[in-house]
Amino acid sequence: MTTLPIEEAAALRAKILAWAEAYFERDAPVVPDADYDQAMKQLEALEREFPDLVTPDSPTQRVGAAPLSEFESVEHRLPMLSLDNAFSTDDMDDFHRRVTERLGDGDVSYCCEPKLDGVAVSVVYEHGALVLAATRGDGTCGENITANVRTISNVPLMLSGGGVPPYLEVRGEVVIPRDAFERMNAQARAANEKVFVNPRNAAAGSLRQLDSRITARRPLAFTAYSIGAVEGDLPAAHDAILQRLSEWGLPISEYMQTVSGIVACDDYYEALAGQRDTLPFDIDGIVFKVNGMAEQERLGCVSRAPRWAIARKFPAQEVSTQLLGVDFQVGRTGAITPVARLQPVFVGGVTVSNATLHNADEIERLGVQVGDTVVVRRAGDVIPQIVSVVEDNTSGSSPERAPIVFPGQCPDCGSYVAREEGEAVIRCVGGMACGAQLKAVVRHFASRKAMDIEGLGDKLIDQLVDDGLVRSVADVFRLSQAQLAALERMGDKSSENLLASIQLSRSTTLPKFIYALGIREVGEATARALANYFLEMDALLAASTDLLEGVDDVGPIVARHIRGFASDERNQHVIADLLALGVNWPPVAVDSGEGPLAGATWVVTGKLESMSRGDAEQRLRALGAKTASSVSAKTSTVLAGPGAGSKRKKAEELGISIVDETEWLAMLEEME
Ligand code: 9MJ
Repeated sequence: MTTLPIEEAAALRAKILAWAEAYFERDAPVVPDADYDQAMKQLEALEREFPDLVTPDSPTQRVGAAPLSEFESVEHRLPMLSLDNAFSTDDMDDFHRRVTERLGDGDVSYCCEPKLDGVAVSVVYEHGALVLAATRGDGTCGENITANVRTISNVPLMLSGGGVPPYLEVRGEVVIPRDAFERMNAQARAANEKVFVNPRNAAAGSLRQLDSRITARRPLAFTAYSIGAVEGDLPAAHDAILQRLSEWGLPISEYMQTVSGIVACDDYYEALAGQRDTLPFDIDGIVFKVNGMAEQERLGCVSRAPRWAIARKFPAQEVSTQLLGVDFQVGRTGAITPVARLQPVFVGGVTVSNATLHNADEIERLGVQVGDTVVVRRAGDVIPQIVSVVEDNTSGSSPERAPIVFPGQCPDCGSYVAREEGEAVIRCVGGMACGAQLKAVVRHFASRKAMDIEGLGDKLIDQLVDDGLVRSVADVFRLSQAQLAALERMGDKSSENLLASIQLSRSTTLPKFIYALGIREVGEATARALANYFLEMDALLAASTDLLEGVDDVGPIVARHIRGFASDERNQHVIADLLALGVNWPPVAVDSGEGPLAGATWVVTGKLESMSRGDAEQRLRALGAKTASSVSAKTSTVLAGPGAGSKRKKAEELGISIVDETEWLAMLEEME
């Protein structure tokens, strides 16, 4: 049977859209780029031959057009306004007073939205089809970036559903989510390419490409937050309008909330400020908008800013300070990391006096020297970084300017340092003979997600290694109370407590044990996958790289690291020692789909008091449940600790049952 061109085009389109979704939305490509390109070429050829087959939402309509020589200028039908800023509750009170005085009514409903730190964009739809996209520019005229915006995977090319106005201008922000940004920069760094200073610059740079094929490769995401010129009917409130946009397929913020009065606005601000570091994207404040459109109309604008909205700004995430010096730290794997010592500054809500400089290439790329004024960025839970050198200081005029020289020997043990081919990182070759590496290994081994030895902190580890009491992680289980009590700042009581927690940690789980070994690139998730696959430590140690690559999460590089670790006799000794010293774990529960929770899918979110999220997930799986990281219609139950944010909200919206930690512990008691 032959396939009709229309069927072939539909099948190609569906395949490409699914791949594109995996690539752009989930950052988890399911096929190599070449396969994607090949399918795209086929579809393009088919559409060239049969132009009638082109649909407005065909993926071929998203990829870049030929490069432009410059952007055309576009006049906005209605000016794109900027927002007045507030920095305190007093400023918010003043804003509320101005609003209520003008409206003559004290009861004001406000829509609260995170203020996304990206690029403002206007997108025009005519009869549901995307016809124009423009930057804000000076508010009156912007640049025509239609070809670029068409490549953004969550911007609909065609609106769906009924009642779409014949002319609809949607305004919103284009951002790059944090995790995608980190990945993008890590790749660029590894390839010795230009890295971006922050997600906002990366988003702006991506939208400013004259060649939209470049934009198409950037992980941009759009969020609609208001409308511009409209011909046709829309609801009478801002929140209802956004809801309508969402029904037509436009992405809106899941954090948007409408509240009554200014005190509730302050509460919203505090709540979101608390979540700022863990949000998936950068925000620089909260926007509060009078919700009623008639009220917005009555309030009008002053110069370029509406009277009906205000942006309450957060403390800055980027500030400048002076680079006082550079220390070189030796990590668990011997990697030598340059760490900047800074004149302490308040950034992203904390005082920062150190920042990473990553590696020698990064120092060269930044052109940074000691004495320079640098921009420090601290956003999310990412460690503070130096992102640029303040222009004025790079002239060499600063008298204290001194180049940063990478050490030729390990700063801790004096061993040689080596740079592996294709790697940016320089490593000390000293292994466990290097005190700094040994300390880092023991710190990792004792950490909460590993052997979880409470009370074995950094200072103590330093002493134990410096005094020669700990020469391998196994020595931790050989420590006596007399040895511990003789250490500085250790009384009888604290040494007894430490010994008790060391004893307690002997009973662990196989995933934790594997993770604790500190094999390069083997994080918690990989350790869990390895434990579930091999079930026994011996089977893991004996596995070939081929077999290892069969495990979820494990690619050729990780397999090589595991193999390298397992074939090193010193590591085999340490593992044998640990087992002989009583480290033990229960058999790994095979994921048989049996147990009291078989068939259920759980999501664990927020912070739990009694155990880590990872442990809770492990217990759930042992009871037969599946665990997932995001809430969907397939989720049966959400276990939510304090601080659970968007996942809890989503579960509420979907009517999924939510249990707190106390309820969950009671359930465990019954089931286990
Ligand atoms: C941002 N940046 O997230 C507005 N914005 O509304 C939100 N910006 C805005 N609203 C009117 N959420 C002008 C700007």
